[in-house]
Amino acid sequence: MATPLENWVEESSRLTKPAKIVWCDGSEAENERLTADMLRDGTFVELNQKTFPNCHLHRSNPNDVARTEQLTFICTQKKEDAGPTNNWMAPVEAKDKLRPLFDGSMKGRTMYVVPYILGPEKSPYSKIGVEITDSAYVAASMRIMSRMGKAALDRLGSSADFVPGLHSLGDLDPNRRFITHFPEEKLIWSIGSGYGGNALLGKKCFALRIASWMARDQGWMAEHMLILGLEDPSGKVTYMAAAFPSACGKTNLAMMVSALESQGYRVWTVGDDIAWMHIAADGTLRAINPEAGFFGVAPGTNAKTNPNVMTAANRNTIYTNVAMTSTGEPWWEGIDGAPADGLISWKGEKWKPGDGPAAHPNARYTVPASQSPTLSKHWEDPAGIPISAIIFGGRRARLAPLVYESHDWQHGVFVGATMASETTAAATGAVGVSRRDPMAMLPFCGYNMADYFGHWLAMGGKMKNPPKIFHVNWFRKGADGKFLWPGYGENVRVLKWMLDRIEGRAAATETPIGSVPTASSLTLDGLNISRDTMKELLSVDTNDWLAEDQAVGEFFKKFGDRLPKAITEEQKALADRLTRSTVAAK
Ligand code: O2Y
Ligand code: MN
Repeated sequence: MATPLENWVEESSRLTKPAKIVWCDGSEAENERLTADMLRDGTFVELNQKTFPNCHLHRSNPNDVARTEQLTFICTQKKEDAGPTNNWMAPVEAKDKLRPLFDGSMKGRTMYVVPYILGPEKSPYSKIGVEITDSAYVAASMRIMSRMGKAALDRLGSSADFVPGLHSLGDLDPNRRFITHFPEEKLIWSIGSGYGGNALLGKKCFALRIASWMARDQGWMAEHMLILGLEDPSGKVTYMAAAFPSACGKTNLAMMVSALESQGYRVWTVGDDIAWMHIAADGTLRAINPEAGFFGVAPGTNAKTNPNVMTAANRNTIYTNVAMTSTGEPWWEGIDGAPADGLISWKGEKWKPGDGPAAHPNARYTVPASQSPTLSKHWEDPAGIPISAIIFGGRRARLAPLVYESHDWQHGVFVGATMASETTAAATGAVGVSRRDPMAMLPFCGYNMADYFGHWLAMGGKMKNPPKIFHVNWFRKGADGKFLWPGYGENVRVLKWMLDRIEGRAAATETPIGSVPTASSLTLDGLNISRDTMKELLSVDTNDWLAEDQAVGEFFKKFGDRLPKAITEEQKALADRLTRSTVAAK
């Protein structure tokens, strides 16, 4: 008898009518075949195999260079279940719209059946997905980003417990591009894009949008968070999960070279983008990284911002939309060194100064996590690693201090729910505009965010010793418009303060927004930063925060009655504390 997977593949092939079906086993030999095919048909350009062994360049269609939020839909029976921050379509309407686009979309093409595990192979918290795609580039990328192939099929057996994702390039016309999620039936349909989060369905579509729905139903958390371990001089490692909106340097933070290494503090990487967190039997929160690779932004990456990824991505890496030097090496704006003669742009054209960026601003590397020099030896622990701190952050040029700690879990949930950041290239649309992005999940939550806040609140109540919740802002600027904090490896000083707070060692000043470090509680030795700058970095302007709290109230209105009372109470409590402190200061 056919298995549920075989039935779905059969049904999908009847619809899309491929010339051939290939079941991916994830082997080296298969990868070599896929690579050879892609080099032959131009999907891949070979990079310099001496300096970048087994590295290839893919140039996507110039109209298909980023995930497209405006074409991304949550298709629930009831619109309210998708909530006011998601695009919604009724499931029947979505399928009626997309079915004709899928009809015959793989004619003359190969259909790849890509089974994958999200999470460590042996973890009880891992889940299985199967992506059907007509893109060899997607199949090869999924092999880096997940545990793809035989291991997934073996784990699945004849079970129906997998998330199916049907993907076709279609004709790549943005007018016929849709990324649709059916969380009630745990199904994904995506057509018209071969790029990133639109096409690698294990990433944002499953590991966040579908998984967040599953997590709410099953009592765990699927979060847009990096996971890192901070090792102290005694060798003890404390794990932290951090949520930042897209393009705030998550990968760089997760792979950081610590400025305090000589004092015995170093950072280990567990994951750079997504965390699945469960409450263990002992009441602690434990996290796994569902992914197996990093799909990071190349421009701006260099030996200073992320030396570890520069090392990791010099082999077995797929580059997308970077430029290429005359000697066949990947190149992008912000890499060490000026562009040399003979540079070929991301569009495959000869590039000269004045032509605009040679690499697309959203150009990417897809690199196996196992190649990271900072990879934690516990990154595949089946039980996950224990999380002691949750960090929220965003780009705030003016408002937020370098770091503050929330009063308790409920206040921390409010801090996460009120996150905001200035936009950059990854989310298409205006650049530099501030937008609310609760828990960095706005584009990735598969259900009503009011219910999502409720789920966060409920989870806190189930933990024996919930992680402390912090907020950071690496991006505060002075009156001269320059960043006040050096960032990158120096951020470890802030992580160390958090560790000291967890261990009850560091002092803090109570402010209406939370506990801010005293100047002397941060380890600043070896850092050339003035007292005045530190004062500015740690200051809390009551009037700015009163205006912020009002803007937050406006944002929350869109959730109506569905917003948990505890969140409204936190918003009012903040207003009260701010008003009291204004009065006291007069
Ligand atoms: O533009 C895309 O398709 C990629 S977006 C992305 C990629 C890796 C990790 N995070 C993100 C994001 O937007 O958060
Ligand atoms: Mn992300």
